[in-house]
Amino acid sequence: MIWNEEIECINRKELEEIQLKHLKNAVERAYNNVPFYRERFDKIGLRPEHIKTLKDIEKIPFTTKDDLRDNYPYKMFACPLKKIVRLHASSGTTGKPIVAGYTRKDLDIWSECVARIIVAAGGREDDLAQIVFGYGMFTGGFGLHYGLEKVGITVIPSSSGNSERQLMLMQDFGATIVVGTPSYVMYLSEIAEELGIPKKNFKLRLGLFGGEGHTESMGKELEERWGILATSNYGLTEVIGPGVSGECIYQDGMHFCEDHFYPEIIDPETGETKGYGEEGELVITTLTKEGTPMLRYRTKDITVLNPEPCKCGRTSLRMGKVLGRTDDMIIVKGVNVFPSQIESVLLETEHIGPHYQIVVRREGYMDSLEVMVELANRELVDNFRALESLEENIRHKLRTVLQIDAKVRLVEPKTLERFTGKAKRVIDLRKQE
Ligand code: DLL
Repeated sequence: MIWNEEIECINRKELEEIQLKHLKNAVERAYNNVPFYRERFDKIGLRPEHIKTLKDIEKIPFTTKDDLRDNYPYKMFACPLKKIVRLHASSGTTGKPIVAGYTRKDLDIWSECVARIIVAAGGREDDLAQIVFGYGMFTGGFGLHYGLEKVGITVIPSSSGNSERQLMLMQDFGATIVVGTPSYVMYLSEIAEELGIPKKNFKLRLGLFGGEGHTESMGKELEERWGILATSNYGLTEVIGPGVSGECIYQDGMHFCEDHFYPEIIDPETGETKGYGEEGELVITTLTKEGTPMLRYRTKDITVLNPEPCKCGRTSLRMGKVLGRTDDMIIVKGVNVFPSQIESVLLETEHIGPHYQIVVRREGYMDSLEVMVELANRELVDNFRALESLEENIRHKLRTVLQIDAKVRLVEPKTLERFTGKAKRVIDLRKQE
């Protein structure tokens, strides 16, 4: 089944005409309403009317996460706040988040795009979907919620955490779809196992996973454990949230909602445009977004675009798995974590030095984050009570800033590795899978 056959199976030439029309509007709106874009354009003598073909998009300067941070909270908005009906946010490199504003039309388009992805993955009106993404400023919970409702699927908005209760609801309500990060859903299966709940108590048949990627082996494991089809869908707060692209039942790349989001692949070093099938950084331009339009937003996600038609009949470009990121952001349990956030907590805490190391592991199927930090001197080394309370204090502050739990380990002075070149603070042991 295809949610919006007219657009999802459109011939490429017709699609390009629609994209060009939308692009011209988007550029004009951004130029006229957001001083940031106007200044960028004026500086290089670019005017909206210079965008005559899709290829002309390459004349537009890139937008980066730093630009959004510099314009926090509302300066990237292209319409007055009274037109904005929802705000979402995601963590940035400093304490300040990245803000996204949605008009009523943006919300309609958002749920339309998410609906396409749900149906492509095999979601149907008679399904019951349990959302185990966190609700709140994160776009995952609300984003999937409204898309599922649009399809007519019964939503169980249980949100994340309280895993035993999740499992109870999942059994009692007979959920057929689970929506969440792959690592959390894997963790849920471990808990179900520990509790001795037999597999037959669950009716799940489909997993809609996103917010982070999953390897093929992790996908297979999820499929076996739950008896589901494990699909991935992609998005980011800056662009809209989930709904940018998603896998169909053939699990062979994520179909891009190209009439709303225009993708490009660039060389992250030179900024030059790369061709289909070539690996590079994904850059997205929002074609219809009213609240916070993004022109050539650099996602920092490394991937490839595949133009081959898909077995499912959709004609959209398919995005490959995210192969990595160009910055130091790590995703732990679906939450974006920047080493700089951890550093800022450590640096403002007494009795510890500036040397630290972050270790990310996958324990079973759950991510874990450990922060090792050196004591500033030997003063506290033998004082167990003081060490315990210092660890607790750091743990608490990290939880407040990162919104996830980290293990904290204090180590003796001068025991962590020192660097002569760039410091490598993050050891991501998950990459060795
Ligand atoms: O994670 C939006 C989302 C929520 C997408 C739920 C899908 C489902 P942010 O918190 O802003 O937004 O994080 C965006 O997460 O740049 C990628 O690095 C990563 N990411 C998201 N989905 C995937 C995926 C949401 N399916 C950042 N595969 C992005 C790989 C993903 N990485």
